[in-house]
Amino acid sequence: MSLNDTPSGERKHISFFGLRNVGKSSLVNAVTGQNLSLVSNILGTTTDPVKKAMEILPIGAVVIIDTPGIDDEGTLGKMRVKRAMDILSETDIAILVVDAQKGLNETDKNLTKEFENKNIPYIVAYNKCDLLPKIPKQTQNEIYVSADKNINIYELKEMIFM
Ligand SMILES: Nc1nc2c(ncn2[C@@H]2O[C@H](COP(=O)(O)OP(=O)(O)O)[C@@H](O)[C@H]2O)c(=O)[nH]1
Ligand SMILES: [Mg+2]
Repeated sequence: MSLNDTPSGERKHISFFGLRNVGKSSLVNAVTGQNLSLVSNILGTTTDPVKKAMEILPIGAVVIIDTPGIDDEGTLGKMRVKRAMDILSETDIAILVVDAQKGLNETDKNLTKEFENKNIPYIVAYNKCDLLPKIPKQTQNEIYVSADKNINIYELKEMIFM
């Protein structure tokens, strides 16, 4: 059996969560090296979770899941948020993507509490760090990355792997 035949249930499910426009889809594309998810500066571009089974060095056989923003609004928006939250039940490792210039807001903090309640290990990825004057060092579960400028993408993957 080749690695690509690994059944979905045996693969680690790595899900990317966060507010709209923080760069979740961009980061998914950077981490996977593929154009899996549509990227734009329009709020609510990702309307449904996007899943892809793949091999990623140095992690191995995984399923990568991109999700809609957890601050989406309106009737459809609320349905998208529910779709995103439903992904929690199949998540082994969560990546909370945050805009590095804005930092964690209340919605992000509530989500980290949700991860903790559900015993889901998580990493906070401060994206768009290319827009900061100086890139802060990574800590045990926080890292500054840039999906656009390919900064600390490999390091993020190493953190997921550990
Ligand atoms: N400067 C900068 N812009 C980024 C970065 N990552 C994403 N963006 C931009 O942020 C906007 C939203 O990106 P997207 O991936 O669609 O965000 P999502 O809504 O969280 O999935 C797009 O205009 C991206 O080009 C980054 O690392 N640096
Ligand atoms: Mg998106």
